[in-house]
Amino acid sequence: MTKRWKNRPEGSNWGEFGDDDQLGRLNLLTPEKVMEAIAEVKAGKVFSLSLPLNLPGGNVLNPSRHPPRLTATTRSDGKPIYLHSFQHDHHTTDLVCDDMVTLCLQYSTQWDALSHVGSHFDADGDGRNEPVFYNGFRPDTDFSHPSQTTDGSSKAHRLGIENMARSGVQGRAVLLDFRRHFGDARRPVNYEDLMYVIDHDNIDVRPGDMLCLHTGYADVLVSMAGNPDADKLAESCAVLDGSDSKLRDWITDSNIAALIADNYAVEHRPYDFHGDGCSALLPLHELCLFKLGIHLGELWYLTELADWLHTNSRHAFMLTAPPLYLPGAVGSPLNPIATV
Ligand code: UVW
Repeated sequence: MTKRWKNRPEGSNWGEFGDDDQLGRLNLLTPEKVMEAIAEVKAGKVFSLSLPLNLPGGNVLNPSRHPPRLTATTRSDGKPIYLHSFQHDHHTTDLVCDDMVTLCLQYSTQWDALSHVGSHFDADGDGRNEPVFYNGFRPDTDFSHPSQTTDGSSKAHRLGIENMARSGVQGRAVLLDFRRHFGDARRPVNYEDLMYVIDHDNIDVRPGDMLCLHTGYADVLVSMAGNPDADKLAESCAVLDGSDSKLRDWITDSNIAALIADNYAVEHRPYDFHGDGCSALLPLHELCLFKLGIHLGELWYLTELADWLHTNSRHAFMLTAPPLYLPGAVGSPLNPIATV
């Protein structure tokens, strides 16, 4: 056990799951919580909560993230192993395709690992801020930057997505249907709005639940069929208002295990914001990924599940949502499964 910090950020839970903890609130997904999730399975119906991973389409939502590109693997003689016949090599009937992908891990339906967003904070108490991640993990010891590796690769040696993958990510989840209450126009959702939906729909949010927010954004994206209209999307659907301290306090106090939305970043992401160097552009990313160890799910497809839950007067279900077991990655696509 190694204590990595003298000061922990105000409102953080660093150390509470252990000084070396890399799972954060996923520690709340205990065997009891899995049994609680199984008790929510009453119809045996299954929903995939993933978009096709080639959506949104293009790179207008984020110029650095490009659609996946599939190509064939090649033989040592350079020939693509694609619709490749074994007839010549082996005199057999086999016909083979073998492929690979260049994939931006946070392009489409995704988890953010705890290594995705850190902060500048004086964790060592020397009066100066330094770059640091959840539970005090550091860039210099715990990450490989592409400029430091001979092959230009990057790696999170701590807080990578493999921790999440190994945990299985299964438990009870509840869905809040913002779209049903607030429609498809862009709307920042604050603490009062959240409470309104929880009270009106009689939602039972329990400690250790994974919270899913249906806003309709991914459904609007699907209707754009791979040609996303960035201006329209910027005006579409609910986003959490991370500037609301009461909302942030609720996330802390509710003890949710994970926070998931079908929109782009869970929270409002201002593109024209110039801060004073003392606060975060994305306050909920800071609160969740950096301070509390709450993984964020983004661009999940929740519309069919939301409609079914509404029709059946339900809001809770079993969620099984492991990311790819890709050691060192800071995010991952996934195909989350809701069982109702
Ligand atoms: C950032 O844009 C930093 O992250 P995300 O995709 O998690 O919103």
